[in-house]
Amino acid sequence: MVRTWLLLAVSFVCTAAEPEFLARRQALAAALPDGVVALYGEVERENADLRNGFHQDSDFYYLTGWKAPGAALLIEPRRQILFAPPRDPRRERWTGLQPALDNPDVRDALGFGIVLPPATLESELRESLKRYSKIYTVGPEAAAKVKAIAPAAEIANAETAIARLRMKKSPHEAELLQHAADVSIAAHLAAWKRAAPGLYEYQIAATLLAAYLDRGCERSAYAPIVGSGPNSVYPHYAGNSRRMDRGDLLLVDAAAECAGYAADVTRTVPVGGRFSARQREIYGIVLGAQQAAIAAVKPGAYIGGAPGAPGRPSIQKAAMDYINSHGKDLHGDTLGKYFIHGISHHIGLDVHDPADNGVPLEEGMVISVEPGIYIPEENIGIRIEDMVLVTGDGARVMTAALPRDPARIEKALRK
Ligand SMILES: [Mn+2]
Repeated sequence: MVRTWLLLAVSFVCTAAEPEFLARRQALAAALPDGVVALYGEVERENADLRNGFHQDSDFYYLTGWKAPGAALLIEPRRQILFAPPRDPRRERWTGLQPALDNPDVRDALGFGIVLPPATLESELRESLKRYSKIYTVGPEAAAKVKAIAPAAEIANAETAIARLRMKKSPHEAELLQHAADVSIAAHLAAWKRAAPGLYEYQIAATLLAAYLDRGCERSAYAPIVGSGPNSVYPHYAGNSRRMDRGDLLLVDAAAECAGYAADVTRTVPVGGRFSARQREIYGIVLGAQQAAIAAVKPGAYIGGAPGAPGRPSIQKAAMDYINSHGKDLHGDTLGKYFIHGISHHIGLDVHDPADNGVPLEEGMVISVEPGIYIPEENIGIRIEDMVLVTGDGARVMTAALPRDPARIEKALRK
């Protein structure tokens, strides 16, 4: 009985390697040495949770490993306290057993010396304010709560400091992201097997979702985008309701979330198994732009141009320059105006992970590289998106096992 409970508790809280949570809090305290950090975890919201289930705030999970609602966190260099509600037998009658903070095994797993009920946050924060006059927190709601407790204290934003930590993935996080990538690749391949004229976009979405859950992943990392023919030109199309015709392009931007970590993958394939000459021409330009962009990924590089230095070499510029120097639209114009979104974002616990884009890329960061060309007039929308790990001297494509070359895609579609 005890043994079973222990396993349950541990499976609840420990998807990252346990010591990492403690190390992250220590790194945050070191980054913000002039104040105390006070953060609030997500609370239960009945309507939202009914649809999607409870989901812990990503910053809070990153620092605590704690997934249950109603918790708070206090960090200063000399002490770290997790505030979490005690077990509630009435609630557990509905939810099953919840991780228990009076269980020292759970407490030790997360590296907390002190765990207290949430009502004591106020007095502990006041205690910290004997040593610090500044309170770091994240978000207007939390800032208001903290202000109510300590009206005289200076309130500062911890968002950037936490984002800088989250940008750089540990080897264990890179493994978790690779697993989410591998599952997403398998899902895309299953979708390709199924794609055919006469099928509906939602049937492709169904195949993708089944592949994630079947492999033990908890959910889609984001709402799947399955856009065929005229729908392929909308980068965030979410209707997934059209019947596909032979000769359509099928743009699939879909990926799994596994053990809390998101993947992000897009491929564009021809319904019926063969690109038209024009589709293949534009596809080749998007692929060339992606290769140019990936070649630009290395430590020290920037995703986008700086506001003060728009011409700064960047991954965005590498892709845009390629697109603008290859191909034409039906009016003889260059194609850059059809590349309407950013080339990259960081990926981690969130599919759009928080980032400080003033900081150049470093080894261990994971970003998307996703050029696209969308020409409504021609019903041509093509995006190719891969997950890329920044290495010591360049980049490793984590989703390289999913074909990108048009001939290989056509071959894979022939069942
Ligand atoms: Mn993306």
